[in-house]
Amino acid sequence: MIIVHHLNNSRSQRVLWLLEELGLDYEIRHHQRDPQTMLAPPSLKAVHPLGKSPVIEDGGYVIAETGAIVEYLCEKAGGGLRPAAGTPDRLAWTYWLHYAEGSAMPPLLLKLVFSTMATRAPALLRPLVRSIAGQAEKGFINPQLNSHFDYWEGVLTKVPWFAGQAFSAADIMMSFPLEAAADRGGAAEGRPKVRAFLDTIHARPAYRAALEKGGPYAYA
Ligand SMILES: N[C@@H](CCC(=O)N[C@@H](CS)C(=O)NCC(=O)O)C(=O)O
Repeated sequence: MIIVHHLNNSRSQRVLWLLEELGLDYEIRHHQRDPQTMLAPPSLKAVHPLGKSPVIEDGGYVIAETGAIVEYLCEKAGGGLRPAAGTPDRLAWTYWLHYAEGSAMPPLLLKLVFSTMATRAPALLRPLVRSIAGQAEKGFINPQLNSHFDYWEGVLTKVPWFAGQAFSAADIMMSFPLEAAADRGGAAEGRPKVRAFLDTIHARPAYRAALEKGGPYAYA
């Protein structure tokens, strides 16, 4: 049985959704964030040295990194939600699997850190920290993010799904950046294709089933 180490309100929601779409049996081990720091609890470090989620256990393997987990599960399901090898769609699929965590998430993480920096600073320093963080957001982070958001809108104007004409695991992988971007950076405002993508995935029965099993998730 596949075991998913699921952190509440996190990227691992994608793995639950993928498993529901693929129809694979799984069991969830729930881990709760520290309400103050929002960091993962030590229980996750007992599973993998980095203590991040998602991590899955299956057949004696411990697998971390969402992209690696997605590849493993699609293979296990006999190539489900994965375009055929040697096709342009398969190349696009591989690209988006890597892009989601490698290129889209870093500026979104910067946005989260810089936009909350002042609230975590000592009261006296808050105006200064707010001003420095605001400059970083305005001068660097927001332009980077807008370039990614426009890129997604352009892609979804040409094809309905990230890897082409069919829904695939690449869309599941891209769901978290798009959800976080809509929440933190207004990505869906004035970008009808990004909005429609989010509305469409949120209506999928497997997405709803995964939400029920995973517990509270801020981005749906
Ligand atoms: N690139 C990794 C990122 C893993 C990651 O940062 N997970 C977050 C969940 S959204 C986490 O565990 N955060 C809690 C912590 O860092 O303590 C992946 O896609 O699996």
